[in-house]
Amino acid sequence: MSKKPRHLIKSIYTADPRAHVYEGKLYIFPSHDIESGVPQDDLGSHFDMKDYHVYSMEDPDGQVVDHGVALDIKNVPWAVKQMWSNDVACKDGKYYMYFPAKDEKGIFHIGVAVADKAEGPYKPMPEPMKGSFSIDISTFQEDDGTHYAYWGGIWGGQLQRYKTGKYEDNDDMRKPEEPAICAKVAKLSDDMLEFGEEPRDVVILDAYGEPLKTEDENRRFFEAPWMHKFNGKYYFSYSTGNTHLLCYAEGDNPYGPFTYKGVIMTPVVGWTTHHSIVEYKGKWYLFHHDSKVSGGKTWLRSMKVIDLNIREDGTIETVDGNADE
Ligand code: FUB
Repeated sequence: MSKKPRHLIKSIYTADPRAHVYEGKLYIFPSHDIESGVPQDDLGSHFDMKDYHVYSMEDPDGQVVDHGVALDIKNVPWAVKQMWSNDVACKDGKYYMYFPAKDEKGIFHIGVAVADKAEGPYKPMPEPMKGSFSIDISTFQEDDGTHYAYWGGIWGGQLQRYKTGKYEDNDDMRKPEEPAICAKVAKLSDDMLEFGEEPRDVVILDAYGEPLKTEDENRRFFEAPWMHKFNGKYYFSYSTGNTHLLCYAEGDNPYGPFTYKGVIMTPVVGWTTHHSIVEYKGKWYLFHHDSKVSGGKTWLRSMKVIDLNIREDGTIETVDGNADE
């Protein structure tokens, strides 16, 4: 495969690709971007998605199969709008799709839907996960079979509205020199339908062991959390949002703390950057998106894949987000 990124699907717009290997194939769970006419604003209202498709590939360089609509907002009783970045976990032959959406009050929660096959169809639970909030949930399975969820996003993702642990209608206005708001992590419950413990902060430290600060916008967490494991170490990666970078930090266990290590990918065309990192048949891949196909419309993105060079010591070679196909 060439070192240049490849757009995977051009027939519809797809974003936020979360990739996993199930039954020997690569499965991709992206958002499905649409042109709904909602004007662009700072809350991300223009990301007005209504369903999810599932994709699979036997070869990252080969054909991409679109399995069609796996979950539609019209079948989710509590969800009103904005089905943002989802992900799937597999346990005992069942597949669990986790997805954020806004309720009738405009507050994000995370729902679960269950299927017998990775491609769905997924049957949603009638209520969101208890105590769920914010966006961009991703899943990670530890070698012992334990499943973890990572989630959160600031600004339009509402994470800054949970200063006290409960939703507040105003933002947590931290001073620039105060620690940055953190993503969240929790084990999933045995039945995979709820969080199995109180969410914890995913703390990212600098090289001196100090938590990254709010003003450190080139390194602090914004959205799109993802976890991968390499040579026994845990790598938490994420988007820096308004500085448009994908970064990563290394830790000794799934909860962290994690120490900032560097940039995975430089900015792409479009405002958002969002990804997943997966090993398939002995090689590592970075799934991500950009807005090149739509001519730069930030809410109409197209998912891509590129080889990722993870060195023996776990450090990651930075990818040029603007490289052409
Ligand atoms: O797709 C909607 C939002 O855009 C996602 O939740 C963010 O991570 C960003 O990619």
